Amino acid sequence: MSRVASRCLRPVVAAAMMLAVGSAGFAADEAFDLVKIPAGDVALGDAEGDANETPRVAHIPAFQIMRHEVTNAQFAAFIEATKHVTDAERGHEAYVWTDKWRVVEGARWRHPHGPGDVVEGREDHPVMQVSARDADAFCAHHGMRLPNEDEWEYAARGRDGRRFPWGNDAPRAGDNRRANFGTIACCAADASDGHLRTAPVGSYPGGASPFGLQDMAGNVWEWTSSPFPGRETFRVLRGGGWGNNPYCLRTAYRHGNRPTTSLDMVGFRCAAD
Ligand SMILES: [Ca+2]
Repeated sequence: MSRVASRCLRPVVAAAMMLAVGSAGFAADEAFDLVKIPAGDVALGDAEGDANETPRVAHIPAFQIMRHEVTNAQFAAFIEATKHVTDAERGHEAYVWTDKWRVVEGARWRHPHGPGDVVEGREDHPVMQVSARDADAFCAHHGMRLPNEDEWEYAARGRDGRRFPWGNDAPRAGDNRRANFGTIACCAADASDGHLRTAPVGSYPGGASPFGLQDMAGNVWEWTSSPFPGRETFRVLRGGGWGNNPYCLRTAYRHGNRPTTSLDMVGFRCAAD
């Protein structure tokens, strides 16, 4: 897993869509709920976070980003249209979280928690076991791209420097209104928020970002297009997942993984200019 400093994913080394998929002249915003984010000078980082979260102000041009994480149904339609083979299906590392991260043979997007697990019945949950390269391919197929990490953080927190999408207060144990996350202590799945692992996207409207984006804290981590600072071959992930504690759900927190690595706590959403 990532040897990148992290308290969050550290154990890792070191039907809506179908209507327009693949059709010519497809316009992304006809099928995806894209939210327009205006240009702004934005407070990023967190003085109380990790050393790599030094507060700064960045000018971010206007862009668009999906309101929700990409779902299993959306990813299934992409696979159907393109016959894309994911990195996990090609044999790159696919990790499953139990009491620690384990490489599991047969874990892949249709079987995210291992070969005995199936996504049928979870069509509206976020897709997992997708690498950054798989995410890039999905977004490109739809005329979009992954957000860079500054865009992602701005979309998550707005301009006022809040620590979480809804404000500065960390989510509480048993909080079923703001985010799908883990235990307050590190790194265990927790069902007191209503879902042991993933939840249908948009299940926590009380946790919406200032722009109305859902699940920017928790549910699944989200790939960005940005290289990890100081470790350029790694890609930044943001937002924390179903097994993380509130520290890792902060909008400024970043993790890094190899772009070929897949986990059952990592998904993505796409952006566009
Ligand atoms: Ca998320």
